[in-house]
This record gives sequence, structure tokens and C-alpha cells, in this order.
Amino acid sequence: MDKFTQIRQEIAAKKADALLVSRPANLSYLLEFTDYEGLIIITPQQVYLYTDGRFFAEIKALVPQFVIVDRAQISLVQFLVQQQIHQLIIEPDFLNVSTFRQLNHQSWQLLDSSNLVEKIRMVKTSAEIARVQKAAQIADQVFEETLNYLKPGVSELAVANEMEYLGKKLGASATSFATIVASGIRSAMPHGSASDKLIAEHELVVLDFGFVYHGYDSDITRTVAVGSVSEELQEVYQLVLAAQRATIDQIYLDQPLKAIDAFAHDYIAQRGYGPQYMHGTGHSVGRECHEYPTLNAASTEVLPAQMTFTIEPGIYLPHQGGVRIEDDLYLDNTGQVHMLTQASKDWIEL
Ligand SMILES: [Mn+2]
Repeated sequence: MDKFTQIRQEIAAKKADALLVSRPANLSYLLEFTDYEGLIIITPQQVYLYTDGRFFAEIKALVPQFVIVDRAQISLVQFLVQQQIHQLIIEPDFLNVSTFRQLNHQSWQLLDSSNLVEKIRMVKTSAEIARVQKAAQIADQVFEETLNYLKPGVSELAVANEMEYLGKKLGASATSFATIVASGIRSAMPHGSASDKLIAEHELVVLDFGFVYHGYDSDITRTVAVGSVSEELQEVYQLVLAAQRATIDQIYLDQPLKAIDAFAHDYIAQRGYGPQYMHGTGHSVGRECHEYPTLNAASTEVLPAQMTFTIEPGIYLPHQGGVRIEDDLYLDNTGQVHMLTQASKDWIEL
């Protein structure tokens, strides 16, 4: 079913007259082009793009079926009054205060979208999956080439910058987020951004990175050793890898996401490292690197076919080092698992 038909069904189910879309990733998803600045108003009959002259040509070329509303000509409130809106759905997490103040108007009631578009975005078309896959393949190749560059005496930032350059040379338009290169005791910080620290012999290095290809993100983590590291860190590596593989092996369609998360946490806790695994097990990945829904204890969704997502357990030992291993994958309509990232997960000692 077409995404606008799905959205209109949801608008009707909420007994509303219109949805005001303001979340950037929802705008780029609906328009299928990035960098649009403006709003989208979806009513049962029409899709209106409330924006300015910079975007008129692109809209006419790419989505001529949508109606342009020139914000230089009419205020948002006047426009909505003209449309006789009584119940307006908004995206409260992505609406700025000035627009919200204008929308506080006696003509209508405001309703929360409650992830209306995000829930539709969960299930990808095969064209969307192909883009995530290409973004994942770029990440795989960057990992392989980075192994030649990672050595004692090179700073984390230098490694991160080289990785970002490699990904762009391979066709990525951007990185999914600022590349994480965390070495030695810094690898025990789950989100240690790359720093000036020089990588040294006998350290673990966590590389967490991803690339954007035609608007879709990948997200991968690999952990490698530079020289030999303690037996405990090697054991922790094998435990995280076993937990990640076991979690992926037990995944099935319609499985509650919180059950996937619980499986990974139980696996690691039963082997003595429960408190050292202090984050969720994964998240959906697509138009945004971390998009709705998250695979954690609070998740209320079940796993649909064609949702691209990550599985990324980790164990972090303060003052020693940390290990995280993350892949991107999806299940097809038959429940078959497809791994999108394929970079080696063997123990690597450089
Ligand atoms: Mn991730």
C-alpha cells in the first residue's frame, strides 16, 4: 500500500483532519529528496508543501502531484483556517517553539502523532533495503582498508578522518554520525568519540561508524586489538561475539523487540557480565541512523519483515577496555535473516 494511503488511514483512525509533518527525516522520506526545508500538510484529499521559493523547481520536477503553498504569501495559521481544520496532528518532538506558538489557535485541537510516520517507515521497500545494503557494503570495505591504517602512534581522530574519507571515495554522501574510534581504556566508553589520543600497543580499539547512501544509513561496529591484550579482554570479545550470533540465530518474525533485547542481556548476564552491558541491543536503521523503534526493555513493537535494524551487544570494563560488535540485518517475508554488513568478526590482532 502506498505510504500516503497508509498515513490517511491513520489520520482517519485518529478522527483528525490533517497531519502536519515537521520531522526532517519524515519530510525526506515522504518527498524522497533530502534537504527540503518547510512543512508538509497531509489532508484526506491533498498533500501540501508549505515552503519557500528555493524549493519550487525541485518540487515541480520530483513531486508535481503535490500542491505548493508559498509561505511568503500566507501564514501557516491562515492556511490551516482556510482548510477548515478542527483536529490537527502534530509531531511534538520535532516542532519548534515559534511554530507551536502560532499553532496554539482556537480553531483546532492539537493531537500527538505518536510516531505515525515513523511506524510506516519501519517496514522498508526493497528499493530502500538496497540503499541500506549499499551503505553497509561501503562500511564493510572501509573497515577492511582501515586495518592497514590502524597502528600504534596514529591518533584516533586521524583514523576516523581516514575512514570518513574512504567512505566518501566509495560513494557515500555523508557519514551516518561522527565516526567513533575509541582505543585502550577509552574503548570502555560506549560512545567515546574519536580524540587526539594516540593508539598504543596492547589496546582494544572500538570502531563504530556508518555511511549514507542515497539518503539511507548503515551502522556497524567492530573491535580489534593492536598487539596482544589481556586474556580477560580476549574472553570478553568471544563472549560478545557469541552473544551477538546467538541473538541473531534466535530472531523470528513478530518477535517482541524487548524479547530480542532480553535474550542478549540474559546471555551476557548468565556469563557474569550483566552490569557491564548497559545499553539496548539495537535499533531500526534507515532514513536516520537511529530511527524508531529501539530494541530495548521499553520497546512495545514486534519485529516486522523488511525492517532493517542493528544487533549490537557490548561489554565495557572500566579502566581496561570495551568490546562491541554490531551488524545491520533484516528478515524477509519468510523469516529468513539477511545480513547487510558482512565485515569479518574474527578476532583480529594487528
Ligand atoms: Mn548502532
